[in-house]
Amino acid sequence: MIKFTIITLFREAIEPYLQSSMMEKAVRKGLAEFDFVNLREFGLGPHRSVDDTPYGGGDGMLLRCEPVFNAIESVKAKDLSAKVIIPTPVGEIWNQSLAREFALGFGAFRSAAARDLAPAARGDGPAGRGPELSANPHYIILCPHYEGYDERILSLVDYKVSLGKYVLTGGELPALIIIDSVVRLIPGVLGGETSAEIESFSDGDNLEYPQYTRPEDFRGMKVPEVLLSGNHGEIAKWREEHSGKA
Ligand code: 6GU
Repeated sequence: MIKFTIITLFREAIEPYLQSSMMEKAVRKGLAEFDFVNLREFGLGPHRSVDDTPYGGGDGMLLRCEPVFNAIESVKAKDLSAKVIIPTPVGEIWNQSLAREFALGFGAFRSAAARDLAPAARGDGPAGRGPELSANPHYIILCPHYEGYDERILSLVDYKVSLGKYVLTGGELPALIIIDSVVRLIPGVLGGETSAEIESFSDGDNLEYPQYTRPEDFRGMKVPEVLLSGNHGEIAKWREEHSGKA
């Protein structure tokens, strides 16, 4: 069972996706569990404030330390093994290898910046002790918002993840993408795959070949003849030639 605890101010932006389609199926089959922590509940003062203006000036508001530390510590109090992921445009770019490592429960790496900033966390974390597999990995995804977060929050973070070279308003969409790409690799979620097959996935050098279903001729666009031939050798060859391989 893989578990994700999502710390967010916008649960309603995330939850419908996790209650649909394959994510819902993974939960129903007991293969994945999703939990939410409302960051607002850890906010300060009568307004449960979670952000403040940056020292040194500048635009916007930053997530402040106290609510975030208290929220993460409330989850870790129940499960010390939980690893913290922060979606951030300055993180390590997410890819299929990372998704696979998370699905396999690896704690073998952390982003360099988080490593540098987290000497305390390093002692009880996986870094320095080599690859570590967990049969029941638990990931806490901290969804930042506003213009950013207090840098000291990174001392609690194991993995900084970016989706690519562009900027989003918050961590909710990245959280969903991380979860979806990891959970679909859990054996039994999609269908009959084995973990060995999961291991064979790579960074997109085995992109899929073109596929077709009925009808054979749609508005003059025909299905390639070889796929109708029943010749499995020729079909395999065609698919190999037309797969996304470089
Ligand atoms: Cl993970 N977060 C935000 N806010 N923007 C991004 C991103 C993440 N990845 C690409 N852009």
